[in-house]
Amino acid sequence: MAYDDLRGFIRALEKNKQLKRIPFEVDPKLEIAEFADRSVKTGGPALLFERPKGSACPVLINAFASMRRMEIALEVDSVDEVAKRISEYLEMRMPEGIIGKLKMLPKLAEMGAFFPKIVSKGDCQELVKTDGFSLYDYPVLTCWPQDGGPFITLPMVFSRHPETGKRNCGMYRMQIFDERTTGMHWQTHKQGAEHYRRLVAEGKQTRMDVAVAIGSDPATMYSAILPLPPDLDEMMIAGFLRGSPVEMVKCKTVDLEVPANAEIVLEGYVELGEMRTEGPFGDHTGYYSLADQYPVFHVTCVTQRKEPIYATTIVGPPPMEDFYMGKAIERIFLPLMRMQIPEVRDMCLPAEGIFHNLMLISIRKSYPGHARKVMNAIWGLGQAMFTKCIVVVDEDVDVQNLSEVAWRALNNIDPERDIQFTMGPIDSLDHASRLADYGSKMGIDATRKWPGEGFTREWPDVIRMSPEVKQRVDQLWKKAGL
Ligand SMILES: Cc1cc2nc3c(=O)[nH]c(=O)nc-3n(C[C@H](O)[C@H](O)[C@H](O)COP(=O)(O)O)c2cc1C
Ligand SMILES: [Mn+2]
Repeated sequence: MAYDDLRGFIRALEKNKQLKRIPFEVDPKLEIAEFADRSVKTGGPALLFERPKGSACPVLINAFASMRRMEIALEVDSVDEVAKRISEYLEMRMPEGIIGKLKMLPKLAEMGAFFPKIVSKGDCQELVKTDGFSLYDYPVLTCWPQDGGPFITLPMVFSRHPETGKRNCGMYRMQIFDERTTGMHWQTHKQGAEHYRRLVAEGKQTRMDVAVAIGSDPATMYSAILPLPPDLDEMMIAGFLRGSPVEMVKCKTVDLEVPANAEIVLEGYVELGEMRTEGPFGDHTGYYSLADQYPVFHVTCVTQRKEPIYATTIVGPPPMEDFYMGKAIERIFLPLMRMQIPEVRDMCLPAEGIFHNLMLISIRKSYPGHARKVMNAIWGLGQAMFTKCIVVVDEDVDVQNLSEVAWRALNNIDPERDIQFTMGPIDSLDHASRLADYGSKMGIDATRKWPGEGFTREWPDVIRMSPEVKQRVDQLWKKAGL
């Protein structure tokens, strides 16, 4: 059964002993962040601060901050189940004969159930405030000492493509500038930024409608971070993940819809051409991302539940909550990646690599140069284009075992020969690239080298004891009392 809303998720976390309520006053300025950091680093629970200083609104943090909590969020025993469900759809072929076609009907009907549904009323509009509201009424966290201010860190930002009319929902942090203004940190490669650019290019209007929903059922919130193709509606994917359509309600003052079950909704506009200094912000790289120019969001209406819960997260030196969200993406997107690059066996995005700095990937190598073909495919694949360093190994290497990858890869390379550099788009958060958003990437071909690749020396086997000896020593081992 899909969660109705954030509260349903909180109940499930509590039932599974994955949430701790904090009944006393804690300051949203730095203190809550320190609690959250310590909890995630020590395998602690999600936290619900019932009395954040200066606000009547409880704060939920770390709700996704472990694999177990990701499973509870997606209502599975393992996130691989989601990957399996996706594979089933991808493998769906036109069945032979009438019986086969009939058998496919339930699957198709299920698919119809993923599309979002417009409803006329939503809990997110219990209160509608077009006047007399302030963003300072909410317990928005200041996360790290050098942050430019408080930041809304878990928002679902909705906008519409001016040409296609298609909706997008992305998670882009928002720095609070004053009672009714925030930054809009959609990075240049993201869909919000593209909608903005298209509107500017059209030159027909001076403002872009934006609606921001905060706090929803977990699948819907999670859909906002998924690296989906540009025109794929996150709300449809959320419907797939939760197995039930997302109910959307029309905003009160802008031509957009938001999840009806949201806790808080900010409606307003981004003035085209208006830029303001945003940041610095202690970011998921573990460094502060530097202050930079970003668009400004003007809030003209707030709708909310009578007693909303404020959902948030902090990012910083890994592993943080976003690592677990990213780990689930790695698992869920593997079948989609394999659809385009079928030779891929497995991939791993280690915490230290912050999603885009390091991808370890194993392939079934079939022809000379195959590892390089895979690197280039990854650099051309959606948000995987940001991958700064790709290490390609043969299929017998377990990429989930970092020590094994380091051992095998370092043995297998002749650096000058096997490291490939290329240029391309770089994640906006990268502080080392020579230019913002543009720089170099590196691929390491750590596969066994073939004669067809000019390698004519003999290639040794990995050392492994013979199974018979192992079996015999298993017994002798006991006998020796070891
Ligand atoms: C906690 C968190 C915060 C994020 N903050 C930002 C952000 O400020 N700006 C940004 O462009 N992407 C941010 N992202 C990544 C985007 O949400 C992600 O790239 C998403 O796929 C973008 O969706 P889009 O392709 O529809 O634009 C964040 C992700 C997480 C998990
Ligand atoms: Mn999108």
